[in-house]
Amino acid sequence: MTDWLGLPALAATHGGQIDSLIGWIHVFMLILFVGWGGFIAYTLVRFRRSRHPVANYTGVKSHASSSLEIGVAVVEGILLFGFAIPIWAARVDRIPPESEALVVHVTGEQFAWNVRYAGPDGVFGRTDIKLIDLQSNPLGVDRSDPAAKDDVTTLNQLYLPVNQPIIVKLRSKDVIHSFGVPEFRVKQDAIPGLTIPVWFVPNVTTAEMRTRTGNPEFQYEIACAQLCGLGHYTMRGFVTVLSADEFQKWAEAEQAKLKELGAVDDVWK
Ligand SMILES: [Cu+2]
Repeated sequence: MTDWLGLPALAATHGGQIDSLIGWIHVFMLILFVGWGGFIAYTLVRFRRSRHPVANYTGVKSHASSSLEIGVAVVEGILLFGFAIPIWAARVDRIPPESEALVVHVTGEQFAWNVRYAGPDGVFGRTDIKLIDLQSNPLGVDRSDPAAKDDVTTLNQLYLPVNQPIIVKLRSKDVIHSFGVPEFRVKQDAIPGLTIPVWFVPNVTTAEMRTRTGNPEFQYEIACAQLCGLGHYTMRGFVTVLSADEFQKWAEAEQAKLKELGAVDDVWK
């Protein structure tokens, strides 16, 4: 229905509402544009100097223009209170319970996205700023904490299962970044000192999207949507949406990798 807008392909359950709102705003703005444009053209001709050599200081007496403006304000009010605010409230207030969602921590830094999963225990382990090492441990995960041993971290790669609510907890290590995935119709600033949740339900796997778009190299991309420094343009992350089984396999493979590194011995005993 909103194909005419040329928006990126849609891959999240709430996206249709946002697209239709964008569509209605465009329709309304087109009406205003044509209306105001026509009005200006009309006044230029109607009140041209050759017909009105002397200015009329009384002006228009009818109230038609006031009624029109009230009409415009009413439609704007409907768009704002009827559509925009309810959609926004669903995004920020009605976050699903964490027990029913996959919670992922995403931490922005100049110029990368650090991703962390809680692992099979479902608990994010301790982190310590003193343990931060930009190469080996950019989030300062304390592997001596039992809850941290199975935490999986990745750089610029976010793996998600399809058709499951995802809660991304956004943070930043330095300046303001912004987590934007156009296909999920999601964009949220990551602000130093705050943990901001964003939630969505991705409903098209990367493989499906590759078939649908006819592009075998299609990737969902996390674009940093705030100018965050000189390397801002390099701040790209990738999202891979997998089927539930594939996601399970990926998670197990990550645990196997950790086990190899000797981090999760205790968890697996
Ligand atoms: Cu950034």
